[in-house]
Amino acid sequence: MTLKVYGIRESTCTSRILTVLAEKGVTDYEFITMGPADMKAPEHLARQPFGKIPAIDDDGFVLSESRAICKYLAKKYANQGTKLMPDDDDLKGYGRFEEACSYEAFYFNHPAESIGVERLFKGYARPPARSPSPSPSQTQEPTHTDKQITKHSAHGNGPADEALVAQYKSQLDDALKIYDVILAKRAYLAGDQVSLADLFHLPYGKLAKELGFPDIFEPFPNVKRWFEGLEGRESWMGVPSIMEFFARMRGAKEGAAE
Ligand SMILES: N[C@@H](CCC(=O)N[C@@H](CS)C(=O)NCC(=O)O)C(=O)O
Repeated sequence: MTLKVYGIRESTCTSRILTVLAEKGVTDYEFITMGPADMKAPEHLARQPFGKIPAIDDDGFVLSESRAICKYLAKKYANQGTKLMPDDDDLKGYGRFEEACSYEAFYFNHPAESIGVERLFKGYARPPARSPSPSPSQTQEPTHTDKQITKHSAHGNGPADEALVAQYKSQLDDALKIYDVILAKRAYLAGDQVSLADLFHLPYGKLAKELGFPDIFEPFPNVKRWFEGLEGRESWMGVPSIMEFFARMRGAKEGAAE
């Protein structure tokens, strides 16, 4: 059975997976575009319990979390395309790789993603996941699941808090200062070859640039060289920008209001 990818092509987390599939030269997959209500539907909650995208179904094996999916795909297609993870018997390489993945997850992602939340996601209110007029079998009160899912969503929480944006930008600068030292010693975060750990930075690094910080990497020459190299990869250049998605959504909303 074909690999199924559930997501939105332009979405930051889905774009991680599309980049990896392109690096691996995998084209034989089915892409299922998810709408807001699809993400909260029971069949998707069985794939992604937090009601988010992306998720995959690989011949009945269901997996969520973009970074976990990328690691799964890098291993599944280990023998083709770009090598994106160390070999199983390369213990030190594996340690270095996981270290670099942790840099992204624990020092880079939070401030970078939070700039996206403040300046982009918060301003976009999703339509409700359930019908506003519930059927007799539904109660007026949102279900426990609805409440939990809403709590985990960044959407529709109002305009950007610029004081928070400044705080996240400063946190990101602090992380990039250290990245610059690491990247003075090696071409990529986990060594002299590109790996998933590097590619994971693309969606939110690019978004921070697009959301008012085009020169974010300028003060850090090694980071600048590294990120420009990543942005220039064919795999990434084939992924549509999330800004296009939000422009389309805004256009649709304005059209509907006319
Ligand atoms: N840690 C998750 C994050 C997933 C996530 O936040 N997905 C966003 C799109 S990038 C989403 O589904 N947002 C919809 C919502 O929160 O309602 C991953 O990497 O897959």
